[in-house]
Amino acid sequence: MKFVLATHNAHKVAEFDQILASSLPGVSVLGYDGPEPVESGSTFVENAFIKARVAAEHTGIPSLADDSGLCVDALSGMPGIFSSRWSGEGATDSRNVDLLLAQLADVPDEYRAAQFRCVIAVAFPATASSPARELSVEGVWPGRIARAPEGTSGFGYDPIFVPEGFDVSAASLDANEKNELSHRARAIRELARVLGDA
Ligand code: ITT
Repeated sequence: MKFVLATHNAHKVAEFDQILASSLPGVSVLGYDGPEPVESGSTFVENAFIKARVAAEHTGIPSLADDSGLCVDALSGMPGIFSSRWSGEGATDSRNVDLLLAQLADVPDEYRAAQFRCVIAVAFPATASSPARELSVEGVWPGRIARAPEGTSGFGYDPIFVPEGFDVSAASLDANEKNELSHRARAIRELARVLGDA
């Protein structure tokens, strides 16, 4: 069975394909070059479904889309869906990180809990024998926000995210180790389980 992944990020296509195919023989994940909708939802779930539905309509093939971000308890779950543009117009990873650290400057260590979250939505188009169908899964990677950036691998908020059970940031982990533990890996494994049961 083939799925289209609604992203223009080739690295994500490879990660999804590798994890899904290893759990579900015969499943493969293809890239997508169709229209990119505006992510106008107010939750990860809404945004993931907006992307998956557009890809399914455009291709006629079952389509996957993910939406992810960092949720900080002391900021009531923000930056959340605004993670990539937290520092506003022209946001960059380092400006986002600096702003988040400034916002948490007075927050003591015991209140710095945070989670990376990833929702994957799946849209199955209607076929001759079955109506259109949708499902979603979520992966959560718990941790806390450090006081200063550390490490050089990864991207986004990795330099200030210390995963539960570690004393170093996600940007200090080996790429393979992060890809085993991450919110995205957890969501993809959950998807493999759900599709395997379907
Ligand atoms: P699409 O093109 O597939 O929509 P994107 O660039 O919008 O991907 P994501 O939805 O995966 O990126 O993530 C949104 C933001 O959340 C991303 O720009 C980072 O700031 C943050 N983020 C998500 N996953 C992360 C991770 O593994 N490590 C660090 N930051 C992450």
